[in-house]
Amino acid sequence: MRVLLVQPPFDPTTSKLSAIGIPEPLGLEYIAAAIPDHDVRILDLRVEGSIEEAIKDFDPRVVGCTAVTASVKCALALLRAAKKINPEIVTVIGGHHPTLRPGDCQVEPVDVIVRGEGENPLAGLVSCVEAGRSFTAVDGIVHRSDGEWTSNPRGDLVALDEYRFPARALTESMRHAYFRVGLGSILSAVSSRGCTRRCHFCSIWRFHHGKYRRRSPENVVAELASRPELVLDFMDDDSFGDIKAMERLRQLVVDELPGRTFRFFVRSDTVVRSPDLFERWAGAGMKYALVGLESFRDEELRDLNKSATAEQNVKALEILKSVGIGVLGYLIVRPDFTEDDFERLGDTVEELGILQPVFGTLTPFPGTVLFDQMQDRLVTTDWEHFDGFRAVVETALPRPEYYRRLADLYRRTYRGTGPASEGEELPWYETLARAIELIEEE
Ligand code: B12
Ligand code: SF4
Repeated sequence: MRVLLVQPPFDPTTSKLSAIGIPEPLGLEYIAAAIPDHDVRILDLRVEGSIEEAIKDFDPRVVGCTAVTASVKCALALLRAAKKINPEIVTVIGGHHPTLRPGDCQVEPVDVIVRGEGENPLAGLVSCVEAGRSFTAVDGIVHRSDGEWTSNPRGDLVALDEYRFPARALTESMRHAYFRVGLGSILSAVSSRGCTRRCHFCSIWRFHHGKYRRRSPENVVAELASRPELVLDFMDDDSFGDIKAMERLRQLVVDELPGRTFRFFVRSDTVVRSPDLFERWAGAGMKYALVGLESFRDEELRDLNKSATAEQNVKALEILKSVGIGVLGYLIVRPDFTEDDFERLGDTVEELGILQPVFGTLTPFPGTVLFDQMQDRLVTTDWEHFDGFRAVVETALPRPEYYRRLADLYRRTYRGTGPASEGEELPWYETLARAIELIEEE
C-alpha cells in the first residue's frame, strides 16, 4: 500500500533558523521504517516539492503529517489539501502537538491522530486500512468513524532496540539539504528518548510518560557504522541521562567509529558531576554540546524547575571549555524582561564567553506546567505564533522594543563560526535577528 509521510515547511520566523541548518526528518524516517512492507515516500516540504504534486504523482492511500505546535495549522492545511484531491485518502497526524492537544486535531481533514511514538500505531493502522478493518484495536490513536471520535488506550512503551533503524533511503535524494553551517553534512540520530527531569517549560517528560529510555550502545553504533556522514548530531532530549551507558557508548565509538564528530544535548549539572566523562568524550570526538542553560539567576531556574543552578551553569561552561568542547547555549528571555534584564543577560553571555548563544522567548507550549500556569494570560492561541521567539503573553516593554532587544542580543553576543549558508550574504544570526524584529502582531 502507498503511504506518504509529510514534513511541513517551517513557519515564517523559524524558517530563518534554516539558514543555520536543517536536520533530517528523523521522526518520519523512524515511522517509515516501521512499515517495511509498504511503498512509502517522505515529502520534506522544508526542502522541496508540494503536496498536490506528490499526491497526483504517487496516489497514496494513507497520508501522514507530523506537527509541533508551530506547524499544526500548516499540517492540517496540508491534510485538507490531500483530502480535496482524493477524499478516499486516510489522513493521519502525529508528533508533539497532536499528542499533547489531540482535541485541536479532531477536525474535518483528519481521520486518525497518533499520540506519542508513532512506529507501532502507524504499523497497526496501515494494516487495518489494507485489510479494511476498523481501528478499534490500534493502541495510541484517536480516530473518527461515522463522525464520532474514539480515543484508544495509549499502549505500552516499547524498548527502543526493538525499533528498526530510520529509513534514511527515503530521504537520500534530499541529503544535500541536511546540513549545519560550520559542520557541513550531518546525520541526526537518537540514543535515548524522554527525560528524567521535569522542567516546567518543557513537555518532553509528559510526551514520554515520564520515562527515560535508552537504546543499547551496541544498537546505536550498529546504526551509525553503516553511515558515511562524519558529523553525528544527537536529537536526544538529554543524551547523558545515563552516565554508565554513555561511557559504554564512548568505548564502542573509540573502537568502531574513529574520526567522527559528535554533538550531544547535555545538562550543566551532569557536566559538573562527571567532568572526567566529558574529557574522555572530547577525546572520542565530541566537539559540541547543546546546553539548556536557560538563565543565570537561581530564582528563575527554580521557577522553571530546571533542577540546575546558576553556579552549575558557570562551572559547566568552564569544564567544557577546558576539555575543548564548544557550547551552544540556550537562554530564555522572559516576556517581563526590562531594559536592564536584557543588558544584564548580554553582559553575562559576554563575560562567560558563550560564543553561540541561542535566545528564545519563554513560551508556554501546550502540555507543559507553564501552559497550565499561564494559559489565562495568553494574548494569542494562534499556534503558528508559538515559534519560540514571539511573546504569546504581554511583554513588560512595548512589543516592538522587546523584539528589537531580543534581536540585538544576537547581534551583540553571537560569535559562532560559519558566516551564512551558501548563497546568503548575511550571517545566519543577522537573518534571524531581522526576522525577529519584523515579527508582526495581529
Ligand atoms: C530537531 C528538532 C528541531 C529541528 C527541526 C525538526 C524537524 N523535524 O523539523 C529545528 C532545530 C529546526 C527545530 C525547530 C523548532 N523546534 Co524543535 N525539536 C527538535 C528535537 C530536538 C528533535 C526532533 C526529533 O528528531 N526527535 C526524534 C524523533 C524520533 O521523535 P519525534 O520527531 O517526536 O517523532 C516521533 C513521534 O513524535 C511520532 N511522530 C512524529 N510525527 C509523526 C507523524 C505521524 C504521521 C505519526 C504517525 C507519528 C509521528 O512518531 C515519531 C517516532 O516515534 C525535538 C525534541 C525531541 N527530542 O524530540 C524538539 C522539539 C520538537 N522542538 C520544539 C520546538 C518548540 C521547536 C521550535 C518552536 C523552537 C524554535 N524556535 O527553535 C521550532 C519550530 C520549528 C517548526 N516550525 O517546525 C519542541 C516542540 C514542542 C511543541 N509543542 O511545539 C520540542 C519537543 C523540544 C522541547 N523540548 O520542547 N526543532
Ligand atoms: S528541558 Fe531538557 S532537562 Fe528539562 S525536562 Fe526538557 S528535556 Fe528534560
